Amino acid sequence: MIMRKGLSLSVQAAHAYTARLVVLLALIALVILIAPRAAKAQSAVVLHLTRSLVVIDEGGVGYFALHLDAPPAQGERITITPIVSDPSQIAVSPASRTFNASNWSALRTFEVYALDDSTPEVFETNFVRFYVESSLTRTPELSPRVVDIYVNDND
Ligand SMILES: [Ca+2]
Ligand SMILES: [Ca+2]
Repeated sequence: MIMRKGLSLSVQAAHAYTARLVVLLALIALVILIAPRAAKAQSAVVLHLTRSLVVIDEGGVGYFALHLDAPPAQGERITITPIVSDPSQIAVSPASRTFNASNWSALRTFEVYALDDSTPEVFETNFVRFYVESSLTRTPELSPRVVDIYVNDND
């Protein structure tokens, strides 16, 4: 009887131990599953650009297109805003493009206008860089990418 009680106690202890082990393993699995996603959400935004150089005649228009190299986090929107080196010489349209988990790999086009001035310049070099914003409370780092814009003067 005493032995049976002792045996019953140790079986209970084994059950309690197993239960704790299961909880511990579940927690470890959770960390393994969630940690890479959290790390990914903090990673840099990398742009895939169709070209790194656009050559335009002054007064003319050129274009380049881009998409993200990897999907944003679920529910996150990444907005890419082009910033021109000299707004008195070139302009880019539209003002920005927004990507999410379903359209991140679709190419989106930007048009580049070489503003027609009357100053003799022979050959102009400009560039477009990009500003990136996330709809989540984080500041994603943009992998530095630039599109060079060369303009053939018409004066
Ligand atoms: Ca010019
Ligand atoms: Ca000019």
